[in-house]
Amino acid sequence: MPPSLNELAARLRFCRHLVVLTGAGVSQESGIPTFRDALTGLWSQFEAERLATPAAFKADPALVWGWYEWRRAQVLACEPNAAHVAIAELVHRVPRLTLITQNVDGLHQRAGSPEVLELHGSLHRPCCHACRRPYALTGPPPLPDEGQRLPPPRCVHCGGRIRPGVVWFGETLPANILKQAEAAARDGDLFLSIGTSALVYPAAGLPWTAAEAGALVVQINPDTTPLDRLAAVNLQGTAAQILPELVTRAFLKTGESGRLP
Ligand code: BV8
Ligand code: ZN
Repeated sequence: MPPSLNELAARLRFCRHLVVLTGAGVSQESGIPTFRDALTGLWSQFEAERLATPAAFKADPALVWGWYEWRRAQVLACEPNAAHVAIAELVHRVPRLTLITQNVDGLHQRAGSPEVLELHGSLHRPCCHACRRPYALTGPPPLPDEGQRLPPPRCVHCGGRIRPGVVWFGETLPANILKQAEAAARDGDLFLSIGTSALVYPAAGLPWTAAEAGALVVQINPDTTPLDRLAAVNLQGTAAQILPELVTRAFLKTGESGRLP
């Protein structure tokens, strides 16, 4: 019999090291399409896995840069939702929290999470494709609603094309970030996987690492994923519905001081 939400809340309240892994589903209730849904309009004819690649950028830089700038414009027009806020709250409630995200939208930071391991980079940190120097964005992109092809700017240092500051398919993840995420997965005693299809590696391997190290793995997702058979608890629902309830049951309804500030 899997633990009930109350039992889970008790595990959360008394955990030693909480590890949270988020995917695009945690931003869905902010109005940001999930990774698989982020291909509408001009880009609807493409597979995300094919557009988020160095080869796609080489073949048609304006198409790829336009897609990312359209996504960045969307993100800047959205706000963190109750799930991001509940996760930001947790850092004050547990002895140790490691937040790992596959998302590139920066909403965890905007919700107040002080430390975020961004495995796949960020929409907000473009750089030069040639020399990797950072490129200073000057505000929201000039895009009509549906988005369009947009030639990427050029690097002032070497003339190379500016590219999104994300990790594309076929590119390696930032070694230090991945190392910290894997170390946390090995050390945590409670692992929450929230809003991810658990299909993209090496991120998708983290819950398995955690389970092998003895952590209780909990999944929050309205849909089924390959994690269903691994997770000790599968909470079928949305992040913004379940997380605030879980945090409230763990820390706010008890009446005792718990770890409340
Ligand atoms: C690498 C940034 C070395 C860009 C992204 C091992 C085995 C098999 C394949 C590989 C492997 N190792 C490497 C690979 C190849 C590849 C890979 O994994 N391919 C997959 C397709 C099989 N991995 C790589 O290339 C990685 N690099 O390992 O380098 C190497 C290289 C080549 C070969 C070997 C080794 C780099 C991967 C990073 C790619 N970049 N993002 C951008 O954003 O444009 S990936 C991108 O898709 C996301 O960042 C995320 O990681 C991934 C999946 O997206 P999700 O976040 O899960 O979102 P998705 O839409 O899929 O699902 C949303 C979920 O939310 C759903 O389940 C839905 O039900 C749920 N949901 C919806 N609403 C809600 C909700 N949940 C809660 N609440 C809601 N309201
Ligand atoms: Zn350059």
